Amino acid sequence: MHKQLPALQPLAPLPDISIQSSPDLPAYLQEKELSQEIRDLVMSLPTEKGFWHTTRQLQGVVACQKYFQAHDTDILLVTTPKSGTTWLKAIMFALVNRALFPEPKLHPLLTNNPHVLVPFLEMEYINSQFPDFDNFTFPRLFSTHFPFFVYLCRNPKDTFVSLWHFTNKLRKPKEMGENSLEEAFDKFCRGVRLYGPFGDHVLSYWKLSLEKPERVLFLKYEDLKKEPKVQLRKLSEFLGCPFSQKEETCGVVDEILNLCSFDNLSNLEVNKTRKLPSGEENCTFFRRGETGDSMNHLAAEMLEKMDPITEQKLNSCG
Ligand code: PAP
Repeated sequence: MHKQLPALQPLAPLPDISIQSSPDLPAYLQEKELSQEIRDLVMSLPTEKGFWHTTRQLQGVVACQKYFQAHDTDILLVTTPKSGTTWLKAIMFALVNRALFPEPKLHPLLTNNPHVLVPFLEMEYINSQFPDFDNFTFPRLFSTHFPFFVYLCRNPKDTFVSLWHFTNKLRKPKEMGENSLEEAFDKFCRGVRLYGPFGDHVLSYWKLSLEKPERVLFLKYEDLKKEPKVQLRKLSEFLGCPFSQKEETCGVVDEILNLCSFDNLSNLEVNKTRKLPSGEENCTFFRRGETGDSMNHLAAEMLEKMDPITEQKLNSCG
């Protein structure tokens, strides 16, 4: 069935939109080998320095929308960037597959970055219309930063500060210029951000979680920090794999939380020294892992600017 679908046609590089090509950048930020369809689409979209989306990712999104074959049991983790994706990927992988990996010393999370075990769906489609998902266990676990149902959000100030640090680690200042905190903050407040405005991203899932609570679970990074056990139990029930009394007694809840803790994951050799297939160093996904770190970075007037924007956007929905 796959083979009957029309192929995307890779063309020679097109210089006028190859704004992000550099051998030093992670693969997903490179703009080479785009199909004509994506080139046409990109030319029709608004652009701004700082981009809302990279062109190659867009190619992955379009291919994913066309060719992804969902299974009834698939689980999709949706996050806004820098909200704790790496953490929740680890937790969900450990939770859903706990029967498969009973031996703690042989757990795949000890030797693989969580982004490898729970890939971003659209990223898998950047280089191929038919990525190989054959070695996935069921239920298959994918993630996306795209709007669709475990959703994770984080307070916008910490999210912004985390994103700013992350972007600075990835970018090459000589080629791409400085990324000042002030300029980046201004863009974030105006909604110029990877995957679009923060408030719209969060609000769309919040509303959906109220409309379809059985299909969309809305989690918050801050709640996971404050009451990890409560949140993990909630997640296990939502995903249809609640903890048995025996597991509760044996400490499986703590085991998963310890395995996926910031201290454990960030100190693993795989996360200190290795890179993702897409080029980012695994260590870039672990910085401080705290709530409220934005207070150490944002000036009072910045906080005053963001609060009303957030309030105006989110307050009406509780
Ligand atoms: P992504 O959107 O690029 O996948 P994501 O994992 O959502 O990144 O966000 C990274 C943030 O989660 C970092 O926050 P910080 O910059 O404020 O420190 C990172 O430290 C934090 N993080 C990663 N793993 C964990 C974890 N196991 N526990 C708590 N926080 C974590």
